[in-house]
Formats: sequence, C-alpha cells, structure tokens
Amino acid sequence: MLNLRNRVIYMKHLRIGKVEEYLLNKLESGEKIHLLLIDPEESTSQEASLIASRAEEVGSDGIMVGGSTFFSQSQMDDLVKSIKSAISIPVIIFPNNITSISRYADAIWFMSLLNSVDHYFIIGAQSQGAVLVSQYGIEAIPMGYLIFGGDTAVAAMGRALPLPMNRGEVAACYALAAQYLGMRFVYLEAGSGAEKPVPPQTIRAVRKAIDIPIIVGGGIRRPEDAITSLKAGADIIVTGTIAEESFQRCREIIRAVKSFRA
Ligand code: 1GP
Repeated sequence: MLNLRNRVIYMKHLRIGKVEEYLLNKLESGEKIHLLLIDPEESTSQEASLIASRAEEVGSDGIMVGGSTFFSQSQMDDLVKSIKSAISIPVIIFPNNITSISRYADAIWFMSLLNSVDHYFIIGAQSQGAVLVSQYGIEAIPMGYLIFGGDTAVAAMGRALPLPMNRGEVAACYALAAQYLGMRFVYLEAGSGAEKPVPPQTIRAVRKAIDIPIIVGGGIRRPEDAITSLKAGADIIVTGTIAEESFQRCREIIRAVKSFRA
C-alpha cells in the first residue's frame, strides 16, 4: 500500500515533464492542439526552421521531427538544433528508430508501434534507446502508436499489420490496451501522405473507449478534415505533408484547430 510519502515518489517516477504538462494544460483549458511534423528527408535545416517559425507565428503548439525512412543521427541533430534556434514552442522527436534520438530536442514521443508484427518496433528499439534518452535528459512521453490503412511508408517500414480504417472496435481494443499499459497518449496514424485520414467513426469509437488524449494524423489536408477529427474526439492534430505542399493551406488548418471549441 502506498503511503503519502511513497505516493509523491510514485508521482515523480511518472516523470511528467514540462512538454507534457504544457500539452495537458492546453487540453485542460479546452484548447485543441496542432503539431507540425517536419520530415528530415523533405527539408533542409534552413527550410525546416523557416517553416517551423511560420507555424509558430500562426499558432501551432509544437514541432515534431521524424520520418519513416530517415536514419542519420547527425543530420537529425543539425535539423533539431536549427529548428530550436528559430522557435520557442517545443520540439518533440517522432522517432522511427534509435537514430532519431537527438539530445537537442525538448521531448521524445516514447512510443510503441502496437500493431507491428515485429518485436523491434514494439519494444526492441525502445529498449535500445532508453538509456540514451535518459543520458541526454530528453523528456520521454509514453505513447501508443497505431497504424491504419496499408499503402504508406510507415506501415511498410514499421512492419505493421494495419488496422482497418472502418472497424473502430478493433482500434478501440488496442487503444484501451495502450491506456492500461500506462501509455499517456494514443496516436491514430493513417500514414504520411495517406489518401484519406482516419475516419471520424473510428476516432469516435476510440474516444468512447479511453480517457487519455488522442492524436490523429496522416492525410489531413483541409481544415474540414481537422474539424471532423476534432468533433469525433481527437485532441491533437498532426499535419506534415500539407505544409510542404502549401503553407497557406497548413495555416488554415492551424487556425481551424486553434479556434475549435467543442
Ligand atoms: C505522419 O501523421 C503524420 O506521421 C502526418 O501525416 O504528412 O499526411 O500530414 P501527413
């Protein structure tokens, strides 16, 4: 049984850090969150820092850095450093591998690809990277990652057995398991550049099943897509590709997310 002293220690060991607190404070106040994903393969350091600062100006809440087919730790470091110098919102690593771990980031989604068939993406890379994350003092935010659909780089590289887009009850099983395993966020991923985002009925089914925040990303190209996801119960919207294609459209999405009220 925990006494009060132990409970304080226990809470400390949950290690809820500054970035997670920042996100939770926003959600608690009724705001929805927008995170801009920068793929190191698609941008130079200069382009990335420019796009990150434009996103911050428009109201985006943070920058995620990661890509499914990127494996250079030194380039990751350069990119993260350059983005950090241009903005004051947090930079969160969105890792595909242990080579994504950059000491310059504020936080890392410490994530497990729960519907992978490969042990490496469920716990292998995490066990290899954990000590480095600790040594670098990067804030780790535990997250369960679920991939939908199939025809995307992330599904192939992560050896996912993709969840069906329209069977929310299957996604809800995984999401509830993530919550019971102690993960503090769940990410419903359609894959970068996906033809369609995760459908609202699936997000709704997950929302009903869990209490922890839901991140939705992949294939969000219009403000309506973001609004539909938020109405269905998403808390955090991630967009990547659209900012590379047209920053104007990305700006509209950020504005839609930031002015949304349930
Ligand atoms: C990919 O969910 C993110 O991991 C963002 O996807 O590039 O399609 O916006 P898009």
